[in-house]
This record gives sequence, structure tokens and C-alpha cells, in this order.
Amino acid sequence: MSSKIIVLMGAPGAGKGTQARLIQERLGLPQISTGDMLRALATEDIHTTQASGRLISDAVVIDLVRQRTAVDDCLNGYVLDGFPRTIVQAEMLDQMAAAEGKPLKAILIDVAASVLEKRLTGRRNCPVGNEIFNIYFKPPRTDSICDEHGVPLRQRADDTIDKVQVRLETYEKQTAPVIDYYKRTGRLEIVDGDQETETIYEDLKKIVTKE
Ligand code: G5P
Ligand code: MG
Repeated sequence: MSSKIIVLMGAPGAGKGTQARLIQERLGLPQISTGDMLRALATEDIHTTQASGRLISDAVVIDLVRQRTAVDDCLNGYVLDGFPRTIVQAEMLDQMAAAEGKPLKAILIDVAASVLEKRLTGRRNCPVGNEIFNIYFKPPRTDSICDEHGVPLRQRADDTIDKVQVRLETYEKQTAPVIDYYKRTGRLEIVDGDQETETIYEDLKKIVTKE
């Protein structure tokens, strides 16, 4: 598989993180999740903005992505999960891709708005390995405990009904134009995200491994 940049797009709760982890485990392309990286930074400003459902400034996020993609494990390509989310970020990524000499493929994981609420409010994450569970769709073997690490699962501060609403509005306003940007430039593929997780993965794998 040649070196490339995969951009996973999709609404909050579409399954970007779930699928990016599978691609990382099975195809060896590192997952770069700006949401996870920002949560790990946990400065007060970032925490407050993330918890509100609004976006962090382009400058902060672009800096994080520049630093992370400069690490050696990205030489053979990587999967971006949650980036770019604005046109400014998308333009910066195009410059980076050109400088790195890597082609870019954007894939939209398309999910009906009606299923997102349960996916988000039901989500629970492991604080150790960031494994993703869902009390409705993918419950852990023992209630509220991570299968892998045996520690209590956590709920994200932005996974409450009112914050989910803000996140969906932010997505429509600021990130939907990025999808159009990739469509206009002939680089967008769409995968039906309303299937079994493994079926979605197989659809993605075909696109990711296609030369
Ligand atoms: P994040 O962290 O990027 P979002 O809102 O874009 O957050 P989120 O919520 O992480 O995206 P996801 O990764 O698409 O969603 O979804 P997921 O975690 O894999 O799955 C959601 C739930 O559905 C889980 O419970 C999972 O088990 C279940 N599920 C997954 N797949 C399936 C399936 O196939 N079937 C079923 N039935 N269930 C499934 O960003 C958070 C914040 O960080 C900042 C912003 O403040 C943002 O709001 N941020 C940025 N700010 C500026 N620029 C950027 N680029 C930024 N990136 C992050
Ligand atoms: Mg995610």
C-alpha cells in the first residue's frame, strides 16, 4: 500500500474513532485524533471549549497536527480522525500533503442524524487505552468496566444531550463545507455508516488500500 493521507470525515458519533482504531490495528496506519489529543492536553481553556461543543482555534489544532505528523511512524501515511474541521484547516492540510508528497483521500462515514444521539449519549470510553464502548450498541462485558484494562469507563463531558446539539450545529456550519471542498476537488468517497461495524470497516479498507 503506497503512502497516503486518509481523512475520515463524519458527524459527531458517526464512528470515526471506532474505524480509525481498526485501521490502525489492522492496516498499521497511525490514528491521529485531534479530539483525543486535545482531551489529553487538558488545559483549562481547551477543556472548557471542548466541553461546550464548539471548536478549538485553527492555530492550536494545526500546530498539534504539524507536530504529530512529523513523527516517524507517519512516514508511510496516517489516518486523520476529526481533522480538518474548517476550510482553513483543509487548506493547510493540502499544503502539508503537497510538501510530504502524499496523495489525500477523504472518506465520509455517512450516518442518519436520527441515530447519532443514542450513539453519543450511550458512549463510554476507557481512560487508559481510549477503547470505545456504548451502553446500547457495544456494552462492556462487565457493567461500566473496560474489557481491556479493568478500570471504570468514563463519559465525555460533551456527550450530554444539550452539548450534542451544539456539536451537531457546529458540524453543519463549519465542517459540512469541508465535505463539499473535497467533493468539488474529486477526492471524496462515501461509506454507509449505518451498517455493522465490520461491514463499514471492509468498505473503508477497500478505499484505503486502493492505489
Ligand atoms: P472529537 O473527539 O473529534 P466528534 O464530535 O467529531 O469528537 P466523536 O464524538 O468522537 O466525534 P466518532 O469518533 O465519529 O465521534 O464516533 P465513535 O466514538 O467512533 O462512535 C460513537 C459511538 O457510536 C460509540 O459509542 C461507538 O461504540 C458507537 N458506534 C461506532 N460505530 C458504530 C457502528 O457501526 N454501529 C453502532 N450501532 N454503533 C457504533 O472532537 C471533540 C471536540 O474536540 C475539539 C472540538 O471542541 C470538538 O467538539 N476538536 C477540534 N476543534 C477544532 N478543530 C479540530 N480539528 C478539532 N478536533 C477536535
Ligand atoms: Mg472520536
